[in-house]
Amino acid sequence: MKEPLRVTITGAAGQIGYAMAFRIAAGDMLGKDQPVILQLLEIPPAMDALEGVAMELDDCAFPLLADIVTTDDPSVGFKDTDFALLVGAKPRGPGMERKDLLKENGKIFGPQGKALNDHASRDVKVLVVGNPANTNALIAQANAPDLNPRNFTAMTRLDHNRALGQLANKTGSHNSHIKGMIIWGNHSATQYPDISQCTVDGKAAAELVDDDWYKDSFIPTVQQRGAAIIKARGASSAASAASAAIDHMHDWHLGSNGEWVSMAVPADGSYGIKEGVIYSFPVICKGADYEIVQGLEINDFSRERMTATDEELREEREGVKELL
Ligand code: NAX
Repeated sequence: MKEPLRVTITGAAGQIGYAMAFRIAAGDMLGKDQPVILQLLEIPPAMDALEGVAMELDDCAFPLLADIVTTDDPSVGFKDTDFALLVGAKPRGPGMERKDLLKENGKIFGPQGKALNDHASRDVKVLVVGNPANTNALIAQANAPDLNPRNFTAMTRLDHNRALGQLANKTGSHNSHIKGMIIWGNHSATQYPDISQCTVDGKAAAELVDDDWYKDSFIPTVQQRGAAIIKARGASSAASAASAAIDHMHDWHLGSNGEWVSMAVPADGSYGIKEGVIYSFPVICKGADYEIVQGLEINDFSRERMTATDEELREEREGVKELL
């Protein structure tokens, strides 16, 4: 049997954390032969609820679950951790501006970055889910100078999976037959879901759907899907968000089999996106690492949208510069 790997979930008593913990314990993230220790981090008012989650995890008798740690202390929650899923965040309150939310969450992600720096495994892989995810990831990264900056990422896999679902439904295909989907930029309404490189059953997607559908229906539907879920369910996406986070970490650790997936990662100048933001790119995962797919041709329509979402990220960065 392999040695257990440590997986930290922050906000583990919240709705995404609850949907995520059981699937990770069942082996969906790191493989069916990989034992895990779950390190569940919450804030004091949620500790009773967190104990309930731990009781249910015990009650599942998962063969791969080697241990459970519950804590409200980040130095315990991140101790030696190999994978950190930063889900816990403050929701936007009534009348709260986006920049106030950024600042409030900066107070969470700065100290968590520092705790990761001081206590986590030197190879820890970090995925920020809590919104505004890209800029929260930037804040955590800036507060963890001793860790590899490449290992701080944010989640756009839910947007990627949503885009696959929309295109599959429209073309009467199955999502597994679609290759080359891309989400560029920020996990926000400025994200750019791009099908210009997509194939569906080997045929160019752009030739299977008309341009009006792509621009006036597909793009806004993917961008606004979170709001549509809230309207329909009366609560924000939870199981789908948890599933996307598991996909992200699974592929990063075990590889994406040559397929492109979208991950928000530190910009390195690829496609003209300068360093200093956590930007979603198409990547291929291999050998427990990711590489941004290179050499794609960017048309004018794409360039305009890629720049708009980049500008939003740089504005967000400006708003929290004292935390970086
Ligand atoms: P919930 O409000 O159900 O749960 C959040 C949990 O985090 C709560 O239990 C709270 O006690 C805990 N928490 C707050 N501050 C904490 C801290 N400093 N340390 C540890 N735990 C802390 O929210 P949920 O629906 O689970 O959503 C969590 C976050 O995911 C939100 O920020 C949400 O906006 C974001 N999302 C991000 C998505 C993405 O694609 N990147 C999609 C889904 C989701 O909306």
